[in-house]
Amino acid sequence: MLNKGCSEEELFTFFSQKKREDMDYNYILSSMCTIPHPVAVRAHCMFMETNLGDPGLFLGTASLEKLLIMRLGTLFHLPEAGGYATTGGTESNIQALRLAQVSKKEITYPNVVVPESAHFSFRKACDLLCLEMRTVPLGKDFRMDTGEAAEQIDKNTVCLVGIAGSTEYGMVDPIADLAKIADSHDVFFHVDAAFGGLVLPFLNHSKPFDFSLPGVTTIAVDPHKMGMSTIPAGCLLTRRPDMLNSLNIETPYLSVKQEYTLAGTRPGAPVVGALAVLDYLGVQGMRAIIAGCMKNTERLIAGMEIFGFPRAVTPDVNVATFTCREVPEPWKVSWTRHGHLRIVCMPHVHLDRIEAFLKDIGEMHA
Ligand code: 0PR
Repeated sequence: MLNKGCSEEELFTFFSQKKREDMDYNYILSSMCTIPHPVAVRAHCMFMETNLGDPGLFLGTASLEKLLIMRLGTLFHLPEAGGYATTGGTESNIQALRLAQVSKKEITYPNVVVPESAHFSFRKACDLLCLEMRTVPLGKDFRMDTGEAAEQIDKNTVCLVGIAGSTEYGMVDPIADLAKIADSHDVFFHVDAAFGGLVLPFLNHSKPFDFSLPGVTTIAVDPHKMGMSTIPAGCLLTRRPDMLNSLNIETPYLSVKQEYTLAGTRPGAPVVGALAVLDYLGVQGMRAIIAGCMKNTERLIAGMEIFGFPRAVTPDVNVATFTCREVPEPWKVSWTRHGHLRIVCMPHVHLDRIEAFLKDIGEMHA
């Protein structure tokens, strides 16, 4: 740390330089985050100093968090669902597994059953909670094999996990079948809809993945992905409104005497940002944006196949994957664990970006 400090001018000149080292979103095709919506930015700035970790001091912000949970609960066919705003999918997944574990405290060696496509946050959750992670292989369509899932469940299983919009291939597991399996074995069923939770409700022909299925216990959904909020904004939703109380610990000197969240100090700003986007756009506005992302995904797939780069699978959400070994600079793409090229058609990936990418890759492989 500098002894004397420095001028604001100097400081921000330095920051501007550093910011130029960041990638420009114009070329980012690999991210599940996006440029936040202007109303999210405005709300974020307005609520910058709020701390949901001491909700008694920020009653207005705390009630906006409740409103966000109600909006998402309604979208997932259960307006009275419980839940809270997390820092993202990782925290939501950790907390969901914690809930499942405390619901069956009597089990000495608990395990959870997850698809091979599960995000690596489940690895972290299992490490932290000392849970055995059982991995179920995927079928040819990159979806969890339900027969295998049923086989892996035993008397020590505390949770089955399904993915609604997988990170690498954008696939939705057979959630309805998995919900039935979980129900019949009396285990929790957590749906990781961190990405797909704000895509699937706005598509015309998507299958149910939410609380409309009786077996679904908890859902993770991230406004900082397809919800276009500022970072960090995730949400964990629970079927029973009081379910989170099983995680309560005493907080004697705060404005509230108990808390079930993982983080202590929690930013209100991105939470209000998330609510701002949903309320500003409404269902119609979200539908229009999601329809655009899906159309761009289809255009990308069609364009790539003309060049001889076949899709790995037809995705359920806006994540496209291809057999293709190389892409030109400065495009930033990612590669799946099976070596497929992966592109996420986020809201910032407009049609002109897709066309520019196709032109560049066509020239490179000409
Ligand atoms: N569940 C699913 C299905 C996810 O795709 C992700 C993250 C998570 C949980 C964890 O969410 P948090 O990262 O919010 O805790 N998916 C992206 C990924 O790992 C996150 C990401 C976003 C990575 C932008 C890179 C990036 O540039 O690919």
